[in-house]
This record gives sequence, structure tokens and C-alpha cells, in this order.
Amino acid sequence: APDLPIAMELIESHNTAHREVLEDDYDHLKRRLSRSGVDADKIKQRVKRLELATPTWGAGVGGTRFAKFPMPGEPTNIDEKLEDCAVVQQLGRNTPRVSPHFPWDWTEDPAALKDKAAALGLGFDAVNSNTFQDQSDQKRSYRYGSLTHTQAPTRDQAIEHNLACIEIGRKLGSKALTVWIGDGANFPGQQSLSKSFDRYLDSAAQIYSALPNDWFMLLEHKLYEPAFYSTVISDWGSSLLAAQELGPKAQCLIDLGHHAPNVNIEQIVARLDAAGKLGGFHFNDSKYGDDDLDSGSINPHQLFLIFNELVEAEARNSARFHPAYMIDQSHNITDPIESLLSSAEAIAAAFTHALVVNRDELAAAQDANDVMAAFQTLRRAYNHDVRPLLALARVEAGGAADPIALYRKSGWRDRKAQERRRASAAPGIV
Ligand code: AOS
Ligand code: ZN
Ligand code: ZN
Ligand code: ZN
Repeated sequence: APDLPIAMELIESHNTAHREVLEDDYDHLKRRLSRSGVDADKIKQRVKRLELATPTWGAGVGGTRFAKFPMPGEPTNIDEKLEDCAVVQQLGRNTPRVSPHFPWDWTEDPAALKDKAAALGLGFDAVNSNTFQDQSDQKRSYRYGSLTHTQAPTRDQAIEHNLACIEIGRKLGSKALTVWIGDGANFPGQQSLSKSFDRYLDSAAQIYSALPNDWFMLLEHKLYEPAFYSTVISDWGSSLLAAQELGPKAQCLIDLGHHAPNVNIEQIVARLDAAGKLGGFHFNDSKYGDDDLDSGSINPHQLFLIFNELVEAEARNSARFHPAYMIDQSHNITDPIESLLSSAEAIAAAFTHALVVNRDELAAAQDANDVMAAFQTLRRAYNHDVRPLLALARVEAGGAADPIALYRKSGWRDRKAQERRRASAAPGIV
């Protein structure tokens, strides 16, 4: 049995204290849902199967290019990050796998790392390559690009790195490689918009051909930053073109923060699904750009509408529906464990709201062009307070009724502040 970080007795007594109120609230919700023909117990079982990956870099305190404010007790190496992700999984019960980033999480002994994670009750999700910054031991610079660089030896170096990520990912039990590159141009005229995309396709094809059969290559688009004039894989269109060119194992990954403000992301979900290319998500929220704020903290309704499309997509084609869900956030001023717990619950809430939409009613209203009825069908689902369902699902799975309250009570961070070495305040990472 895994050696879990938080004492089971603490969770049990916490849950016992919450039990009565929780069951009372759940029964109330159950009655309300049954009046609209929805079986709360069934939804609860489905929500229990929701799995979100946590990012190793999200376990540490993030920063901006201006500053980072370290927090006593924050993790500074992959072992400590795993421990903190294990706390999130133990209390929240919907984040069973961790997504590592290389070379940040580099290890000479992946087998040992895999065992260490398993001992904490964790597995590994997609591996992330990093050719968007230079490493100290690297021969060639990515200043003017990596997979799309004009010079072949630099492209080769970036390809080699991705192949090394696949190798290490195999040993960790990963099933996907996520590729986000910062390549692009900061000035008009700086590079050929068409040739740079061709070079991307060429490099990506070499990585693709090294993928194990049961793996996916997830292509992550982003409209800008660090390339502020033109980014090579800037949007879902470029991503889809590339994924279609590469082959069936190449899929598109949607990071919610990687679009211009007000873009209809749920429509992108529907389009990528129609093309059979909906590979996965990086969940986060944003106000202005790639803010990497906590999921559902700014626009929980958009998250609901995205899950509404996902529920429809799964119903349309459950056989090929397997998007990888991950949280990709930068926790700059909160305790990352609390942000991850809060975000995982917000994502589960959006999913639950989507599950309680009366699909027959919605389809009928759409067919009859009853606009208000269609909208109200969504609104009714969104207005339910589903927190008791989420809490009970967690408790039944061995987690905590109120994860953040219990986490605070556990004294985890203070204890780690005594044990762990201090993090550096160097800005710029993530
Ligand atoms: C960058 O903007 C992307 O969101 C990537 O997913 C990136 O690899 C990750 O945020 C780690 O920096
Ligand atoms: Zn300024
Ligand atoms: Zn991302
Ligand atoms: Zn991003």
C-alpha cells in the first residue's frame, strides 16, 4: 500500500465531523436533481472517474519575468514536488498522475522515480519537452528558434531532446509527449512565415516517428509569447494542420490561456473533436493572456461551456474520446497545494454541471429554435450547487470533505519549511 503523506486518522476524523451536514446537503441536491430527471448517484459515480494530471512545475511557487516570491517549505526538486502532488491527490482524489517537464525534472534513474511516485500513490502523465529556453550545458542556442530554427544542427538538437523525453517517459509509464515551442518572430520580416512552418513539420515528423505505438504527441498552440509578432504554432488551425500532416498519433492540445481574449474556446473544442484531433487540455484561467491563473477563478462559466462540449463529444463518439486533462497554472502568491486543490474542484464542478444538463431537453429546444428554452436548460444545470456531490465523491474515494481546511490543519507546509532547503528567488521560470 502507498505511503501517503497525510495521516489517515486525521482525514477520518475530519470526515466524521463533516458527515452529517454533508449527507444532508447531498440528499437535498439529490432531490432537486431528481425533479429534473437527473440521478445524482449516477453523476457522482461518473465524476469519480474524472482524472486530472498535475504539473510538477505547478507544485512549486511560480513567478513572472519580474520576480518570484519564494515560500518557506515550497518544493525545490522533483522528489519534493511529487510529495506535494501526493498531498493533492490524497485529499482531492482526482489528480492521480503527475506530468513532468524536462530537463527541469531530469533524473538519471527514471525507474527509481517511478517507484517513488508509486509509493506516494501517483503515476506519470504526459512528459513535456522544453526547447523554449537554453540550458547551461547546451551546445546551440534556441534564441532564434528550436524545432523551426533555420539551421539544421539546432533543429536536430531540439529533436534529440524530444526523443530523450520519449525515452524517459517510456520508463516512467507515460503515454504522451506534449510539445509546446516558443518559436516564432518578434519582428515583421524576421522569418518566413511559411518556411518556418515547413521546418516545424519536418522536425515534428522526426519526433513523431519515434513515438511508441500506444503514445500520443500533443501539439500545444499559443498565440504569442515569447514571439510577439508571429508564433509558428499560434492557433488551433496551425495545430490542426500539423496534427493532420503528422498522422493519427498527433493530436491538438488546448491550453485555455493561449487564445486572444473572448475567443470562443468551446467552439474550438467542438471543431477539434469533429476532426478527431481533440488531444487534451491544459486547464487554467486568464483575464488578459497566458495568465496561468487558477482554473475557474475568473470565468467558471466558460469552463462549464467547455465541459458541455466535452460531454456532447463523448456522447457522439465515446470510442475515440480520450482527451488528456491537465492543470497548467503558475501559483505565484498562493500555496500551490491549495491552488491545485481549489482548481481540481473547480474543474470537477464544471464537469458535473455539464453532466446534469438535460440533453434531450436541450436538443429539443435547439431543434425547435426555442432559444430561451435552450439557454435556460444550460442555466438550470449551471445554477445547481454541486459542491455536496463533489465532497461526497471525494469522501467515498478516501479523500477529504473540505480538502483545503484539512490541509491547513495538517500543518504540512510548516513542517516542510523546517525540513526543506529554501527556494531561490530567481525570476523567469514557468
Ligand atoms: C506555455 O505557455 C505552455 O503553457 C506550456 O504548457 C509550458 O510548457 C508550461 O507552461 C511550462 O512552462
Ligand atoms: Zn511597463
Ligand atoms: Zn500549457
Ligand atoms: Zn501557457
